[in-house]
Amino acid sequence: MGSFSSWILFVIAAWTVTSTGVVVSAQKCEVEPNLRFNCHPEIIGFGRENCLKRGCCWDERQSATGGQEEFKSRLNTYDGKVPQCYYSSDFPSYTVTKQQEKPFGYTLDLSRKSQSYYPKDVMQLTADVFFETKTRLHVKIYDSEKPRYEVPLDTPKVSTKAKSTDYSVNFGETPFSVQVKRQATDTTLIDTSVNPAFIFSDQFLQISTKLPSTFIYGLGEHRHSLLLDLNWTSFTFWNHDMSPAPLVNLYGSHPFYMMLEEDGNSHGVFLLNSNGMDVILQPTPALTWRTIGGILDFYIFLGPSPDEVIQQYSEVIGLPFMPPYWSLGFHLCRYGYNSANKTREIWQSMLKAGIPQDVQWNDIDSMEGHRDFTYNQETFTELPALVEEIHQHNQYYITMLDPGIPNDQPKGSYRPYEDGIELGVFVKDYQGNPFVGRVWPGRTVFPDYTNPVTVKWWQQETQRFHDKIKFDGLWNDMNEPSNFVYGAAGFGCPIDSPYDYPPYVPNVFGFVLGDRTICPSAQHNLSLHYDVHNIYGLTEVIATYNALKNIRGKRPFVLSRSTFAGSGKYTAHWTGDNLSSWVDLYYSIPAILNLNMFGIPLVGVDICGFEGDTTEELCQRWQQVGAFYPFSRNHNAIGSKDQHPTVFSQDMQASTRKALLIRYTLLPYLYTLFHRANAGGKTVARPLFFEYPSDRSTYSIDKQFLWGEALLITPVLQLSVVQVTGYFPKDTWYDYYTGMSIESEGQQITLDAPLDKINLHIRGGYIIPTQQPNVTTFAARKNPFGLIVALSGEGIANGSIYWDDGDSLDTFKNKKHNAIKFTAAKNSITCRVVHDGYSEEPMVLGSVRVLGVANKPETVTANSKAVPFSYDVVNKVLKLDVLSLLLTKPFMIAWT
Ligand SMILES: *[C@@H]1O[C@H](CO)[C@@H](O)[C@H](O)[C@H]1NC(C)=O
Ligand SMILES: *[C@@H]1O[C@H](CO)[C@@H](O)[C@H](O)[C@H]1NC(C)=O
Ligand SMILES: *[C@@H]1O[C@H](CO)[C@@H](O)[C@H](O)[C@H]1NC(C)=O
Ligand SMILES: *[C@@H]1O[C@H](CO)[C@@H](O)[C@H](O)[C@H]1NC(C)=O
Ligand SMILES: *[C@@H]1O[C@H](CO)[C@@H](O)[C@H](O)[C@H]1NC(C)=O
Ligand SMILES: CC(=O)N[C@H]1CO[C@H](CO)[C@@H](O)[C@@H]1O
Repeated sequence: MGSFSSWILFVIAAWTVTSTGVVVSAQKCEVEPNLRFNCHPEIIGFGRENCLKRGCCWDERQSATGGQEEFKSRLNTYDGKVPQCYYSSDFPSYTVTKQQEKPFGYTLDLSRKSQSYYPKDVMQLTADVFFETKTRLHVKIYDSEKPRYEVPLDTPKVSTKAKSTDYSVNFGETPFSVQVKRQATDTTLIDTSVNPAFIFSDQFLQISTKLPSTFIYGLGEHRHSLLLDLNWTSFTFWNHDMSPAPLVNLYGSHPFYMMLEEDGNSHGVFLLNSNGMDVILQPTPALTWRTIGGILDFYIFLGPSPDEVIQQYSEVIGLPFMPPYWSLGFHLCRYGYNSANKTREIWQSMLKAGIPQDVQWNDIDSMEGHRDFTYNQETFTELPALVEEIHQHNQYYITMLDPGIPNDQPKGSYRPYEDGIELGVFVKDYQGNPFVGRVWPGRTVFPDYTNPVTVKWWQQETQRFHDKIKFDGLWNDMNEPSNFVYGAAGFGCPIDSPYDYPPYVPNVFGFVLGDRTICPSAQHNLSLHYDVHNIYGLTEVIATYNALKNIRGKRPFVLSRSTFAGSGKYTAHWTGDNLSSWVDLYYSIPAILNLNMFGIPLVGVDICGFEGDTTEELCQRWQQVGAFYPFSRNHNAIGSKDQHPTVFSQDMQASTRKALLIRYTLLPYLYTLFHRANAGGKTVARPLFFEYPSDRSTYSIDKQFLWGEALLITPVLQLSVVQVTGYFPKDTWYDYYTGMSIESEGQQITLDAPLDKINLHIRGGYIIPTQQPNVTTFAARKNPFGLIVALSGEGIANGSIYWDDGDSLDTFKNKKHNAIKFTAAKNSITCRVVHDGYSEEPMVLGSVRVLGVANKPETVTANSKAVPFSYDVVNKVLKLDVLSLLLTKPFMIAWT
């Protein structure tokens, strides 16, 4: 521990001298291309003279054009290529002037002597280093003198250091740098000495780190393959209403990455900062954090398994909410039913077709003039009755609340605005007047959910609306917040404001921060919009979640488009307005896997695509994949061809019914996974590398995914194919449909995939709880349970079920649940009741399938009494179909 300066020399020695065309030809500019860090990311003013003025190195040989060719017209910065203007190896920075031991770890005083080239350097910094837990390190760097904006996330407060840690920390003193190592393997996880230019000015904060490998994930929300590209890629964080496209800032911000180290260990890094930000990856491999406000508040999670990294991350940002059971059913929605009658007609057609559905939705076409808290008095007069009818079928209804509140309604006609103005709940412009933009209803103001008064007002309006329409959940769309114009309607954003036009503008779509949103100079109760923009959606869903909880007294369900780190505690997410296309179907998989890493396990993509017209085949395949999205909803845009399942041929309907009935069969397993997410931060949908981190073949797989540890989904993502090739890590796998086993050595396997089939495999060693399905979760929950026992090569397996009434608040905390464990070994299955706190519906075990039973048994007993069974000789499956055991009583099933 403590200072350690010799490794700085090591870094310099590692540089090879290659460059000859460098203008400042001193030693300090001889930096190998991959080790160059961009000293002039701005396009404005880019050139040799300004580069040298910054005290940086200029490489004459490199062209000023280039970068990620296809997006060049959009790029705001010169980050997409080897920098032509880069830092010298002795670029001035901070030095450590004092180091003190503290009960929580260390505190360092840092100071710089000369100014950087950005305005208002913070000359004196404090770095607190908290050894928070064995696997969590927290490094907080802030202005020693003046408080700055900090994200109001409710993170753990730790005042004493952990007894032992999996990491060690070293500091370089002159210049200041940090190095974090994994003790067990001596792997350097963080090394900020790779870029001397650590800058902390008022509106430009930058720090880089060398990465221990090239296997990096996360940094969302972006459209990207699961494994990120280190070839001078920049990821921008500034929530934006934007159809998913590669490398642009989308609806949410999650400044978090996870890495696999060369030996298969993994760690994660989270920068708790909600200001506009760029993160640049380069092939060194190295990563640069560059944010335009706040402080540098880092958390490092040591894992060492990927799922442990996410659990440790979730402990800091908040554990995911426990969804109501019904919300794991199938959801149907579209923008543009255009009437309650049409909504009813389609919902009824699903009932008639016997296709599982739990929730019917409406979009903004149900509103009066797109105004929140209203329903259309001509086209949706029957809505209250329709919602009642939906409830009579034990199904649920969800409608939308956007943030934009119209401010131009005739006096006395729109109470939400009038009450809101009186209470002062809206975001203010730089002059202190309500900020006016333009969204669906026309001219609108925007609630400031950082103001406690706003939260009360929102609850009240939501309650009044619920008095009219008995919705069961709410959808918060447009909450980036989206605005159809640049800044204030008719005005834009003030040109002389340092917040609307900061010295450095991240690589945002539209080139300015106010593009399609509120001006950064607008004022919230907590801080400037400049600081809180990325948490706008988060603050809205907290208000909506609590309103629903108070109104219904049951588990809230909120769906939000905009998210930030910690949103998963309150909301589900869908990935926005994508297209009905095969490529969008593919991108849905890395998207849901990423959101699971961001602590938002209840995530899905609009099944069959939002914009554009789907085809029957695309929609059929998409319904199959979508049956395995944790949040499963078919949603369509106004004007697009119908795409609800019942509009298609009987064959298509049959295959959708089949896929959804499998989902409903597996809901007890899915629900148990959600409980594990809620109680411990485990992921629900996860990439293969989470379970096989030492198998490099899994590192870039994003066309297959797992539910928990045990269910592998291998979908078709292409037109006109009836086979699919997937990777099967070394293990025993069982076909879901037949029970036939595959012993994989870690290989690609080609599977039949006729149009009506999605390939599913169960991993040997696991027991999956199931339930006989029906078309609603209400009906299915009354059916007998089943167990799929997938024996490992050694003939063992285990699993569990978590069960409660599916809708009450805090059932786990209040112990009103059942927790049951199953173990299989030595030709027997035993059930152990860990907790028995829910008895309203008896949990009857009706059937068991044991996969991988080598020989036909002679007798099978349940609690020592013989029971009928059958045995599939071809697939080696033992089937017990007429059991009636109670899962809440210990039992033993044995075969000989
Ligand atoms: C990185 O990008 C450059 C420029 O687009 C290209 O020439 C090079 O092949 C890329 N390298 C890799 C490893 O993809
Ligand atoms: C909806 O259907 C009902 C019953 O058929 C009918 O009375 C009503 O006029 C319809 N509403 C609209 C807006 O078409
Ligand atoms: C924030 O809201 C609280 C409660 O309404 C109020 O007392 C306080 O003055 C507000 N602060 C700012 C900066 O608007
Ligand atoms: C359950 O099974 C898995 C896979 O075989 C194994 O890794 C795990 O250790 C087992 N857990 C228990 C408690 O036996
Ligand atoms: C759902 O339950 C009803 C009533 O028991 C039954 O008639 C129907 O066949 C079931 N549907 C499915 C898909 O199992
Ligand atoms: C609405 C829309 O078309 N959104 C995007 C969906 O994804 C494709 C491919 O990435 C984009 O090109 C579209 O703009």
